[in-house]
Amino acid sequence: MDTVRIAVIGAGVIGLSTAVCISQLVPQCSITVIADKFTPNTTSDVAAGILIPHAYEGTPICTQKRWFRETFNHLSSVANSTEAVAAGVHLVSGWQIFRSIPTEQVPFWADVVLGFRKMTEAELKKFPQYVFGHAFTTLKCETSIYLPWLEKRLKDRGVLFLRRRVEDLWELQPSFDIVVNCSGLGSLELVGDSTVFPLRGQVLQVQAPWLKHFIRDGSGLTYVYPGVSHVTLGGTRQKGDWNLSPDAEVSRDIFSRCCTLEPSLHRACSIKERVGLRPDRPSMLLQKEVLVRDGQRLCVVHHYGHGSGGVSVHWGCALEAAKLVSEFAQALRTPALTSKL
Ligand SMILES: Cc1cc2nc3c(=O)[nH]c(=O)nc-3n(C[C@H](O)[C@H](O)[C@H](O)COP(=O)(O)OP(=O)(O)OC[C@H]3O[C@@H](n4cnc5c(N)ncnc54)[C@H](O)[C@@H]3O)c2cc1C
Ligand SMILES: *[C@@H]1O[C@H](CO)[C@@H](O)[C@H](O)[C@H]1NC(C)=O
Ligand SMILES: *[C@@H]1O[C@H](CO)[C@@H](O)[C@H](O)[C@H]1NC(C)=O
Ligand SMILES: CC(=O)N[C@H]1CO[C@H](CO)[C@@H](O)[C@@H]1O
Repeated sequence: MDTVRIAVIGAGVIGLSTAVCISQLVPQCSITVIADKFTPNTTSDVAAGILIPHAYEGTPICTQKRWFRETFNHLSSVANSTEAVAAGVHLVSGWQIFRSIPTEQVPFWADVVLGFRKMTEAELKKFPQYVFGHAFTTLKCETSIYLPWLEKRLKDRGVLFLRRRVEDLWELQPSFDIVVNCSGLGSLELVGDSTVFPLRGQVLQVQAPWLKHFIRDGSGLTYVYPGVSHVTLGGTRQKGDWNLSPDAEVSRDIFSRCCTLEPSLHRACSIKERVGLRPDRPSMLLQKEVLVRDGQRLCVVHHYGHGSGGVSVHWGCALEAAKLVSEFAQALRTPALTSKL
């Protein structure tokens, strides 16, 4: 086999970053990204894109920490390069605050972000309802800028893009040798994975250009994340809710919660409502599988279910997914191994 033909299903942050890593890691391959939605219409486009990990059940903490560290280091080097503006990636400092002392006072990712420390009494005075907090510097990735930047990098490398809904992975056989399933919530229908569910998130994007620090309630439910083109105010986590239309009552509630944290937000203007359905799952899926049907084989790498923290770990996960693809590609090139697949 000369050229290994690889299809990546999904053009959110997971699909696009996986395609970039494959193009860097797998020699002599052709890559096609297939999706029914592209930026600006994916869930990834709605993400605030702050790098603060969410824990994944069923994945060892050391693995999650590695994914986060690799993502953090990669985006750090983007943030200090001349590409930073084009990629929409920058450092941001701020506070994560708690109403009661958390059981885990030092989270597992504390030594990955920069300058992690406990907040001082003086800092906490700004938040009368809060008793404890973390101060640190992390990165923010404005996904509505970052996704087009990833797409451009892929197009420059000759990766093809196809707008199409895939109903069944077998549709892609025999056109492709390896299929990478980065379809997020789409996996529910695409591969009949009934453990995937939407975790609805509604946010407001406002103009408040004087804000440069982030503020996040430790529950992750209320947050103020300043970015390049707007400040994102959040949020909600509504399990099993598929409604993509913004709810005015929820927007009022988000605005009032954020104004309590940062009263200057009362002067914010151009308020836009956005909704995204996070592709959640009891545990994230990142593994190989060889499907067999009527004597035919299809090599699949599953890579979905990143829930509330996909942006935070995307690069580390994409590197791992690309390694799995590369193992398949090597086996396909070696006849003795192909028969064992
Ligand atoms: C309000 C909100 C705020 C968030 N904030 C953050 C944050 O600050 N930090 C963070 O780390 N994470 C955040 N997240 C989580 C993050 O957005 C997700 O974890 C991440 O976007 C998941 O990416 P994905 O590529 O798997 O999914 P998606 O972006 O949903 O992409 C899925 C892709 O698959 C395609 N697809 C699906 N089914 C099919 C099919 N059958 N055929 C063809 N194509 C198909 C879709 O068209 C799409 O291109 C937030 C999410 C929301 C909703
Ligand atoms: C995004 O969705 C809008 C509205 O459905 C559509 O008009 C537009 O073409 C879509 N953009 C892309 C890049 O798919
Ligand atoms: C840029 O980021 C990389 C990766 O984190 C780091 O190794 C390098 O020292 C940084 N350079 C500067 C000038 O900060
Ligand atoms: C959880 C899981 O493995 N989901 C599915 C991924 O796709 C394959 C192929 O269609 C299914 O067999 C899996 O059940």
